[in-house]
Amino acid sequence: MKKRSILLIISLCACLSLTGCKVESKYSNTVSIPTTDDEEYEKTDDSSFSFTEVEPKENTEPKGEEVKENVKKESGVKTEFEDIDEDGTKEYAMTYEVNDGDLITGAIELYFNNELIYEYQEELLMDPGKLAYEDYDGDGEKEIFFSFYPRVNSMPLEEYVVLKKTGGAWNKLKTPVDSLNSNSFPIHIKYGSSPCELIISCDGYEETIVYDAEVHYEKMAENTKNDENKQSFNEEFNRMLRGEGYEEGAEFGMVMPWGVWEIDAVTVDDKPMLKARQGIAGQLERYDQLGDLFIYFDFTDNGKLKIEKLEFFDYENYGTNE
Ligand SMILES: [Ca+2]
Ligand SMILES: [Ca+2]
Repeated sequence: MKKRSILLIISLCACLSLTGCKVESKYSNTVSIPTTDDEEYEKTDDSSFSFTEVEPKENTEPKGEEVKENVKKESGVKTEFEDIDEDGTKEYAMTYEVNDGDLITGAIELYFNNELIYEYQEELLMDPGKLAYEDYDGDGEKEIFFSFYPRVNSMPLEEYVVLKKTGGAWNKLKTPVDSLNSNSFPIHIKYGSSPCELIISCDGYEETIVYDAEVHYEKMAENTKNDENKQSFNEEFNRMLRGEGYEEGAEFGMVMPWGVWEIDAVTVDDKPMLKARQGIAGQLERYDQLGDLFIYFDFTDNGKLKIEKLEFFDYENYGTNE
């Protein structure tokens, strides 16, 4: 309950801080394209962070990932959404337990006007999330945003797809993934012009966020100094404060595991966008969480992802440090 309240506050802050800004004119950057040749993005072509154009396909089948054939789908649960295109037919999702004789995994299907347009299987059982129908690439035709929740124990996690109708079929627009194939943006945290100054950035978006983490590390050092089980952490926090290992421009810290934790369909200055949340941490990962990075994005009219804005809310005061 408390966590939900905090998240709500974060969301409200994020909305308020956008009030009145003209996103269209101010943020016109188009994402550059890390290719599969880049070592950092070495992975199969299909999952790479390439933002390549979606090619129209005639009469293609709905495409999911790792959809196994000849497996037994059990315990189907139907979840109805609103009638997003107002044609009189409600949209719905089906979730299943998949029994391949060995183990039980999960499957999810999305039906748009009774037509199966997306299916996905993975190791975890899943629950349906959000559904939105907006023009995310500005071509006058609406795309479908669909999210779902794999059932993990302790971590917030939401998966998503954006489906675009091309050549008579609904195809998935490419969105960035990390080396583990999780939905994740290519975020960097680097040392700025002083030891505790951190520069947060995302490939494909020019503007960066400057976060002064000194208060954070003073607090962390103070909180751990008398705990004998946390002396190694305490040393790391003091090391930061002393500036040991500091090198302007060098990579620092990490993006928290599980990639995108949460994603919402939002409107900024009447423009539909998606807003993804990812966690940012120092060198000690979950023992040194710094805050939430919000990535606002949409697509250009040829299906390439475009980041519109970054926002950072640190866990010390949920305020921006820009
Ligand atoms: Ca409908
Ligand atoms: Ca569109």
